[in-house]
Amino acid sequence: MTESPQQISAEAYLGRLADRGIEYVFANAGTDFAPIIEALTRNTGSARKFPRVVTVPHENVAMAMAHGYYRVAGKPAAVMVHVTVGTANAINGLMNATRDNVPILLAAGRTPLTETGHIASRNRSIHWGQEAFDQGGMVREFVKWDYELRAGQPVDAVVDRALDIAMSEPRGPVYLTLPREVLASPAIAARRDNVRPLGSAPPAPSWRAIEEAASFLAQAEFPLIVTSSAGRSRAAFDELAALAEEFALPVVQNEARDINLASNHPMNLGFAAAPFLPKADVVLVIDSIVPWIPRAATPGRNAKIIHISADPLAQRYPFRDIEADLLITAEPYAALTSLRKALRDAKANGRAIENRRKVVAVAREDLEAKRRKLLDTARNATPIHSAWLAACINEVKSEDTIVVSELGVPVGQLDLTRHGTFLGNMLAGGLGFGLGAALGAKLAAPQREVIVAVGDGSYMFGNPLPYHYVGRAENLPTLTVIANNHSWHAVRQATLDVYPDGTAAKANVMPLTELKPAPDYEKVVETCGGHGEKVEHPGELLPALKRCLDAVRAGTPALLNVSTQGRHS
Ligand SMILES: Cc1ncc(C[n+]2csc(CCOP(=O)(O)OP(=O)(O)O)c2C)c(N)n1
Repeated sequence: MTESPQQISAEAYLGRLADRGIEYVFANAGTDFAPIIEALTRNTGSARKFPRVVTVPHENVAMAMAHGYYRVAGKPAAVMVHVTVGTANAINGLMNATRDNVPILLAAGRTPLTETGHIASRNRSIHWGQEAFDQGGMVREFVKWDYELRAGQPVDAVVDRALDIAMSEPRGPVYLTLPREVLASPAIAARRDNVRPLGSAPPAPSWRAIEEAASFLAQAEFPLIVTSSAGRSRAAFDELAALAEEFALPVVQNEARDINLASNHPMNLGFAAAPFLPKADVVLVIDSIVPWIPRAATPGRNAKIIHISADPLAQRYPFRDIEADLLITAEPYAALTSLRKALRDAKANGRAIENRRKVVAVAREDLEAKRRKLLDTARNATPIHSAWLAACINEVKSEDTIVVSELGVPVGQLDLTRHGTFLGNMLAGGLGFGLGAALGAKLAAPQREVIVAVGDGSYMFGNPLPYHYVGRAENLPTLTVIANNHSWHAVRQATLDVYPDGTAAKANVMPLTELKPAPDYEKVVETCGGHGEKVEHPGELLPALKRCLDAVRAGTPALLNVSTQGRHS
């Protein structure tokens, strides 16, 4: 939209975000926000549409909210933070977003650059202390693009460029700095005021390469699809299910970041690739940065390995030597539809397909039997076993419930049948994702239930008070389940992995792994008007979960503090 001459750039900024479909700005403000706050109040009652600005009292929560929101809404949110220091607090979430290909427009104020001469010139000592030589340099390695809005530039063009780059494949966050004087100066009108869909259309996969992949797969005896997030879009989720079913291609969701194939799909072989890799003669890796850990298991030497992704070389990852014979650049839906067509053309051996259907059915029955056996022992264990926690969550949740997990509940034990019902396994491992992501998910789909399962460590990393505060202030009731093993079990396990017979393994108390005495986590939610409970015995778990979910259904955020064993992934 063309700006009227009276508008300041801050108004143009917010207006352009709305023009491009941005509904929310998760914001943590400071002195740099004066023009933004002025713009918001000037706009009250006007016809000019602005995004809703949500006050989020910690930047890591704001980033996680934008992350969870995108993963459920399929469109980006903006985050705005206070200069260098706010950026510093946002970086952990930024790393998670970049490694999860999540587009976010992260904007930060820039401390006033002038000492005198402008209404927005420096008037606090921090305005010297918060200046950086290269503010964008703080985040450059973890964004696709960073830029500073300059005097004399149309904000619209800069916003457009930021959003279009973030939303083009491979997607990811971008960073924009907004100096206070520029935000407070009259807006410069854009040359054109057209609004187009966000981002560029992705390229079609090479048909020749798809045919080659199809010929490998058509000749295979035991092909295996390995993916972490091929099912991110609904279309790709459906297409993967159809392809796997038609050609009896088993699927393993290694390090699943999304749910990519329904738990009850006949080709679903669970969440661990290692047991099936040695047997596979063709491995099709779709959207998985770490399809296997080479130190633990790799496909056989003669296996043909195909990688399909918008960025199959994972170019922003410094070292990665995962086996590959064929690399295809494509967004999963386009690749999967082309592959289905090419496989039909390749006239795959029907008998091999039907044989495989039987082999996979047996392997699935084996996995199910193991799961049932585990549950038989787990259901009565004290402290509570993660398999029992998962079983109880399965019991209370609906098919449409969104489960966010951050070291909370093992995805392999969950019943997940629908697209978009799981968020987890951050590849950057920046703890503090789960709580904010749950708020963002709820904001994107207010009619759906959101259950966020977190370790006790992850709960503390998630900034619980800002989380519960926003949950109440924005009316976003979620159910938080803390898998409380009173420790940083992952750190303990890492020590045992490296030094299985070391002195730390034999120590009565392993340093730097315990979180004792544990706080009464269930009371934290109560300080923000929520319902909190604690359970220690397995028999109490299901009724407590039901009570908590009833509270959530009535609009009250709830938290269940569950005393659990170590952790079983
Ligand atoms: C920001 C950040 N700091 C530290 C770590 C290292 N770290 C990985 S797992 C973990 C423990 C998490 O504890 P909890 O959520 O209780 O899960 P548990 O390991 O006990 O199952 C820590 C500290 C990290 N991944 N991210």
